[in-house]
Amino acid sequence: MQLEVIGVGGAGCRIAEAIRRSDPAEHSFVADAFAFDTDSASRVGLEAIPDSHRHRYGETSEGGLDGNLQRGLAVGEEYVDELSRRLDAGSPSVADAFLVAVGLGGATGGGTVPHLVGNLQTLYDAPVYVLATLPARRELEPPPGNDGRADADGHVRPMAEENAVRTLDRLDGLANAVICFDNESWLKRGETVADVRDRLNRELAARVAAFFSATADAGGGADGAAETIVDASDVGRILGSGTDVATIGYGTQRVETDGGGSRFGLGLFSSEPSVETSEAVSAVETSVGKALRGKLTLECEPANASRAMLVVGGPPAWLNRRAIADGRRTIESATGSSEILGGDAPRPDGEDVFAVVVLAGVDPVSRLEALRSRTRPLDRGRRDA
Ligand SMILES: Nc1nc2c(ncn2[C@@H]2O[C@H](COP(=O)(O)OP(=O)(O)OP(=O)(O)O)[C@@H](O)[C@H]2O)c(=O)[nH]1
Ligand SMILES: [Mg+2]
Repeated sequence: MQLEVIGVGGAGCRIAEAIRRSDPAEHSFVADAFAFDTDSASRVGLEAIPDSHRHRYGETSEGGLDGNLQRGLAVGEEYVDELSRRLDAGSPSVADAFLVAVGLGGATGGGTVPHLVGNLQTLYDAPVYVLATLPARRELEPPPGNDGRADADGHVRPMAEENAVRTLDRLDGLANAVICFDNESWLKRGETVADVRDRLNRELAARVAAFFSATADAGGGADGAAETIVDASDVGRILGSGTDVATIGYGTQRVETDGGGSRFGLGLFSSEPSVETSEAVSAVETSVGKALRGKLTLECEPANASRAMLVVGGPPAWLNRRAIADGRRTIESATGSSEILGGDAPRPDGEDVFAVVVLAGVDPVSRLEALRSRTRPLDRGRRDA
């Protein structure tokens, strides 16, 4: 499947850039990547997204909107048509889906994304998925011992949690699904989002790429093509259309690849290196286990998931069918759901076996419940701002 990836605001633009960089040449799923921000400073470091696909808007707001969501919403409303027109530099009308990246907590992304998602839903038939980060608690206050100031560009964002909840509320009923990445749980002690955002964005992009690149494969089972291919409609079924929350798990296992075989493929002898069945089974089991029980992009109770998708990929000789089927049963019993889709992603040049698990409809999520409980009730769901 082919995605139009659109980043809005500082975080959104950086995440769109990271996804574009992670897009594999051979199974490319990014048709276009765009970066929209009110702040010209966020262009710094954007290299994979061409100039034609970057746009600064909201002329009065040089330097961003500094967390003022009210203004963000007004600017978003005013400029949404302009932004939608900018997408014509790509190929939005043939996209299989839109992936709109945003850092929840700010004003630019949080204010524009609800308007943009609504607009895309009326302009195009393709589903609109939002990829959203949740703010870390430590962003709310200045770091201790710093005269009440935040470090270089690690803004203090006292409104981050409230903004995040309000933007999520506004997306309800507009976005097909919201794939979450929780900054809080991906930060280590003492780290700030500003310090380690490139690492966070790489981690997130790796998961997004592992999942969506499997949907860009050719099927058929022969010559390293996927045997069970996942496509845009499978993704649509799992992510749904009711603004359900989704989370991604990812696990990899380094394996011994026989360089003379599949990697160079010119030898007269086996084009498939021989792999012990037991080793292949164990590599698949291990990566599925890591994906399911390792750190998810948003921690949740797998048992709460309504639907799930498992993709297992790697060098073809390692993709043991029986182990992949077992992996699916593992996901089935962990989620208690029967709506599980699975696919495989042969990577003849790969050096790892990997598994990606997408859990969807995972509400209630304790982290989101906590965010909501800390938000002043009056502001919840208020749509007149
Ligand atoms: N994972 C990740 N999160 C980020 C990054 N940058 C910011 N964030 C998070 O996203 C939230 C919003 O920050 P920005 O995206 O900079 O905000 P904005 O949309 O530009 O809005 P304003 O700057 O307020 O106009 C922050 O509170 C952080 O939690 C990033 O590069 N990666
Ligand atoms: Mg900004």
